[in-house]
Amino acid sequence: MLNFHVISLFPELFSAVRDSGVTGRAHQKGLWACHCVNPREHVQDVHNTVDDRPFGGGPGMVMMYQPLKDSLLQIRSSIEDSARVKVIYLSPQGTPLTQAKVAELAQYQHLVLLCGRYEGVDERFIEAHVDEEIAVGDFVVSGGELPAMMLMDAVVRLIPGALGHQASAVEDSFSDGLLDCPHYTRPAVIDGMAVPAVLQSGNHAEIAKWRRQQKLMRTASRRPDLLAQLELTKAELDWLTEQRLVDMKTE
Ligand code: 9WO
Repeated sequence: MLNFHVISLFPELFSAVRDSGVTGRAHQKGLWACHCVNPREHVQDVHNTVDDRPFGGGPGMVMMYQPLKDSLLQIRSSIEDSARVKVIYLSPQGTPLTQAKVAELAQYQHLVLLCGRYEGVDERFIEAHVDEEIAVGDFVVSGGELPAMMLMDAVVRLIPGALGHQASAVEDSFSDGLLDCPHYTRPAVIDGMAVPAVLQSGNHAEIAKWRRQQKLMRTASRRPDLLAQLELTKAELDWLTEQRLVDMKTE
């Protein structure tokens, strides 16, 4: 069973991932749990403050070291083998989250997710207590909670039994390092637009080939950075080169 320990000033937000959809069902099945700790429960001063003004000046506030450390100590004392815990800080300065990293994190029993607010967290807490700083994209939101829930969702759906059809996790986008192919459902024609004929041919070898080609084409045109990391066959490379020439002529 996978346990998320979330440090957040807004623990109520996590009901979204806990109660709804695939992650909600997996939670009901007991495949994962979410334990929230609010740093506000661990403030020592009378004014109940978790943030303070930044050294060096400038706008905004910084989350203080001590309430975060006491939150983490509470979490560590609740875990039997505290050695097998990874502490993750969600921030735009982190390493980009990839499907490979998601699969790695799905192997853990305990993941601590630190969610910052304001301008961020006192850097000394990150240096002393954070194992990994992770970004879910090159953008800024107002706190680490939504990025944390994205990470949780991505990890939970890889837990065996979380998805209805166990094949779907293996077959979805990125399992082969490529973007996904287009999908269609009934009716076969709508507003004058037909489903590609090959998908109605019943020829499963041809369908598999078409899907592979669609994935390659989409990845080449939308995410050439992903394609560069893959080992393609000579036939696939030749086919792509052809397609790209066709693309250039038609554009
Ligand atoms: C807020 C702010 C206000 C005034 C001037 C400068 C400022 N910087 C920030 C800021 O970056 N706040 C962050 C909010 C601090 C860390 C938690 N927050 C956060 C995490 N925003 N976006 C993320 C995030 C995490 C993972 N992947 C993408 C974005």
